[in-house]
Amino acid sequence: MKALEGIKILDFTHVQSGPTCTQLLGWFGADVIKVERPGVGDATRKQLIDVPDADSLYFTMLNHNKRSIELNSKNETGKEVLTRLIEECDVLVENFAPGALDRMGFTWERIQEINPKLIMASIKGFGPGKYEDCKVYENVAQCAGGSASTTGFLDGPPLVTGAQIGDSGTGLHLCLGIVTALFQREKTGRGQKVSCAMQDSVLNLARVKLRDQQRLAVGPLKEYSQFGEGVPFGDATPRAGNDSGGGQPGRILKCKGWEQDPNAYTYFIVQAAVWEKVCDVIGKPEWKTREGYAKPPERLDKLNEIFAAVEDWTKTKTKYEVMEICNPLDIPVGPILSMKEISEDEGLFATGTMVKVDHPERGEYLSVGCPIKLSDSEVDVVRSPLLGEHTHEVLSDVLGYSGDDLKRVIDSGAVGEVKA
Ligand code: CAO
Repeated sequence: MKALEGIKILDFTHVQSGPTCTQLLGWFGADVIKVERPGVGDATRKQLIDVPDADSLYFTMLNHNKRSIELNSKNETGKEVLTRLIEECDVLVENFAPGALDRMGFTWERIQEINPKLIMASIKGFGPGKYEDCKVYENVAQCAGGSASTTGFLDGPPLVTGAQIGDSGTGLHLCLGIVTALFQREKTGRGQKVSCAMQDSVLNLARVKLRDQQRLAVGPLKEYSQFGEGVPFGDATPRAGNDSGGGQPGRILKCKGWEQDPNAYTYFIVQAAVWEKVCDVIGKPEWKTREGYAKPPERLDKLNEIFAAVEDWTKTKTKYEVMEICNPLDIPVGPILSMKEISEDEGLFATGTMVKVDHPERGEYLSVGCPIKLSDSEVDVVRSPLLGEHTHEVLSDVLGYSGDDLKRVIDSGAVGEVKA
């Protein structure tokens, strides 16, 4: 049995943020029915194409464990089918531009009339207010959520991060909102509206930077490298380069082979509790007792010198050797892993975090499996559906259309070309 077995999801999502959420629900066992525009489908099916005439990796990697039904929700018969889906499903998930669902005639009030038990979950770029009508993409959210202003180096421009905290990050938040609403429905019998704004989700993930914003009011942020370097602080949380977000000084340092390999680096934290071990490992035992080095606050203005010495040592080792030497000593370090290295990591395949998936159009590809492990609800990663692959199945098995009624729906053109 899967955790969400028996729960039906009307998946009206597209691109990345919404599909991330419904894919997780599918992995937890829900029946996810993805509604797509006839003949077109989710725009990502044809974005960043690598295999001609096949669904892109962008689409396949975000839409596992779903069924696909083609449906024109602006056509009268299409609206009838959508209404039936709303009656049958437990959750409707959508991330259209603001107002799109209303324009189709499916306001929250109308949806509640159709099915008061339905949970309706929406992602928008911004919450209610000045920007509520904006269409928003990943990097806009990273910028508006405070992440970009605090990412990068002090002397450079703001930076966005490769982790999709705006899209996938918001999808994760929405997923939690949905299962929470399902839990509450067990007691109240009522559905509710779950809303996540991408700006809010990014801000939630950048929460420690708002912590620092408030600490600035009472003095400089002593754990930031710029403090030790004597660079004055402005009135906003600055970009901190690769400084660690907590109170322990950390940096990214070169390892053996860095001249050829752009990822021959390690993260290295000079944690106060293991300072003496760090001194021994890097060949600076005298720093253990020397005045100005022995105590953490005294070291803050010497971090460049200290990390230069650590780097002189890390440059003599590979990033994996650094890990092997430091881990048993509890010195926190971490190799900078490339996507190539990750895609060859047997350990990640063993846990199901990395999976190989077979696809009829494109053959085998790699994907990230479910990162959340439930001991009593195993995840089988099932390939993404072809466009409209399950239209007939959903119309007949889920919605109960048959005979002339089914023929009427198919002939109306609302559901694309139907293969029985
Ligand atoms: N049948 C008929 N019409 C359909 C349909 C279907 N099955 N599915 C979608 N449509 C229509 C929508 O109703 C909409 O029509 P109107 O403009 O007349 O209301 C139209 O298709 C386009 O939808 P959209 O505006 O949502 O799509 P877009 O490509 O213009 O914008 C995006 C994309 C992501 C910017 C926008 O959807 C958005 O801001 N979403 C919320 C925030 C979000 O999730 N952003 C992250 C996306 S991942 O990077």
